[in-house]
Amino acid sequence: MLNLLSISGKSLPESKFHIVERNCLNAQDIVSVLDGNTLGVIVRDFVSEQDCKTILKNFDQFESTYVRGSDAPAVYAGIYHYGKDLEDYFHQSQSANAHLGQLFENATNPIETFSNQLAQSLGQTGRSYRPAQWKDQQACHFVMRSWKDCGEFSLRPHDDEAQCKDPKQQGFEIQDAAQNNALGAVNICLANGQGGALRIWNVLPDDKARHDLGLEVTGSPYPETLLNAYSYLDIEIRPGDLYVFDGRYVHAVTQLHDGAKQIRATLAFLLCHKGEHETIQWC
Ligand SMILES: O=C(O)CCC(=O)C(=O)O
Repeated sequence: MLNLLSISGKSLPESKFHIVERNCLNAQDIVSVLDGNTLGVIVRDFVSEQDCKTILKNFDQFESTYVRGSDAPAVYAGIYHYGKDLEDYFHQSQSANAHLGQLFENATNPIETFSNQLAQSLGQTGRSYRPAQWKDQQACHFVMRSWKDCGEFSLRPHDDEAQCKDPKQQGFEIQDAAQNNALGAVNICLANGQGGALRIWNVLPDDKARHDLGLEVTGSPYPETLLNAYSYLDIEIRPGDLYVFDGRYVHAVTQLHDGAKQIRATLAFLLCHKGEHETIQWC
């Protein structure tokens, strides 16, 4: 690794480096994130306390969960494209998509609520909204994950762009889409303990930064010594919150102070405009 002094890339003017906070979903806010005009938005109490509990209970009973991750081992339902061969990812996605709906039994499906409103808003601007595809197969619609681990960060500083550049995944349409567009990282929190805030640094690394740091396809982890040069926001995350932010900016989840007892659980997926007439979604 080079002895770098800074992360090459872009930063927002301080006046634009903030997250919009709402009490109900206005899908125009999400479109603004995807258009690159707003860094992010958080909608408080998007999911009711009762629905959070029901979805968590369904997750505990879900048959196809598995453990993934070395620095923050988490229990997962659904499949991430990260680092996967496309044949494997799409094969696993078909089976995940067939079963993930079980997580919302006896609850309102918050992803459906979100997607219906977003599709309507995008429709008004002439865009259709759909899952990303490859060879006529749909990408996994979302993941749900839950973790407890305590480290200095419960999810280390990373960007979500690098994973869209993996040469192994050439031909997957997210690679073109993510080339010049904001990446909407969608998260819905169902449980959180003390801590577990979303931290976003005011730096959007470029390919040179990732190359210099050897993070070309992982985007993780960015060294804190370099991040110290940038301002950051800590956004308190509570059960029921929906938040969408431009995942190209370096971000992390802060320490879970009572991580041995409390879990942090979220639903998550990514969004991106593709060309002039489509917006796609995957995870
Ligand atoms: O859980 C969060 O608040 C952020 C998740 C995240 O950064 C990611 O999945 O890449």
